[in-house]
Amino acid sequence: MDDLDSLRGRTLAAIAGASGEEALEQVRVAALGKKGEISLRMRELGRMSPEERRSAGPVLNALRDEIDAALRARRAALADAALEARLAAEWLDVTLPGRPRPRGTVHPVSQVTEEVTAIFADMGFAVAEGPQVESDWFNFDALNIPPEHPARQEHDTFFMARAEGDNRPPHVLRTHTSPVQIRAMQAHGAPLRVIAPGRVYRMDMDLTHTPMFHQVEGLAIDRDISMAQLKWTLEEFCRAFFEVDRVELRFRASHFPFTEPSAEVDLRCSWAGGQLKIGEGDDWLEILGSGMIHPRVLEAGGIDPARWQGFAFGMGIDRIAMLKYGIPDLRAFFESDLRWLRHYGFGPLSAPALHASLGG
Ligand code: 2NM
Repeated sequence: MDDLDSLRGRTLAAIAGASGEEALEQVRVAALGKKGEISLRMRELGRMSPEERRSAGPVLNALRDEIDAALRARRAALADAALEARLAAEWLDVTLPGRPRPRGTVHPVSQVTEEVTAIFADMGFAVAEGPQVESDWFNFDALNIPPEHPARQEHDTFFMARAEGDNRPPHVLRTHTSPVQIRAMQAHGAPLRVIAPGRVYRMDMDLTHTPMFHQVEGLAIDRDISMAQLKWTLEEFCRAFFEVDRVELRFRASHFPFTEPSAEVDLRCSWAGGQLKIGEGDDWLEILGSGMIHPRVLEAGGIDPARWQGFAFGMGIDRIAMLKYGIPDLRAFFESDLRWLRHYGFGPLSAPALHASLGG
């Protein structure tokens, strides 16, 4: 029985030394598996004489039970140790305060730009963009703004610095997005329907003006475009944007160098109870400038004014954002105050307003 003692010693040592459940399973198979050392010896019992079997049988049974018990005990110990390790590694203090998600918001200017874009896109207008630093030709000359026009004076427009000895007219920060419209005319010709949203710059800073603000301009050029189509287009826009069934627009004669005739557009509203209601009441909100594109402007865009005509309009995005969302202070738009951004900002999934159903 010496070799049984040695088998017992080896197996128990292997069980004690097994570092994981897999190693332990290998020990079990080597001892108690079908071809394991103990199983083989049990099979040999059949070939023994009854006397031999009577003495060897109980010894072998006892050894098998002892090893089986040792395997179970070791398996339980390994499982306990694994659980302890996991509990230590996955430590979590449930009494800590919850971590807030980072909460970015969509700026009202971005939100309103997307709303305006969606509404005009639904009416067949493409979106055009262009440089914010423009040549004076695109910003002024092409728009029929003469050299002596006040907009060209030093105190209204941001001029870029010129290199020493460079006598060409300086570039400017665009004062409107109209140069984008000129570029669109040159690039695509007529017929054309385009809006141009974006940043513009004027040297102006008080309660209602910031030196950088946002504008959207639009134009439609075709063979027989008229002021009537301009009015319908702007009415549909206002209905969709302000999400009301009825709007009333008032056109007041005005003057812009780039349109003839020109009109400023007011929207009927009520301020009863300090709350803005569009489409009712006896007040008027000035929200747009517009007119029929001046023949010289079409020409600058490479479009023959004898064959084509068009309307154009422009409005301040920041201003209509303030009106629609009840934001009181324009200057706060560009101060990057987190509390303001969280209060007036939009969730990333808030859809642009198109639901006021155009033509519906
Ligand atoms: C306005 C008012 C009236 C305008 C003109 C053009 C262009 F490029 F077609 F000539 N784009 N936008 C326009 C006309 C803009 O803003 C108050």
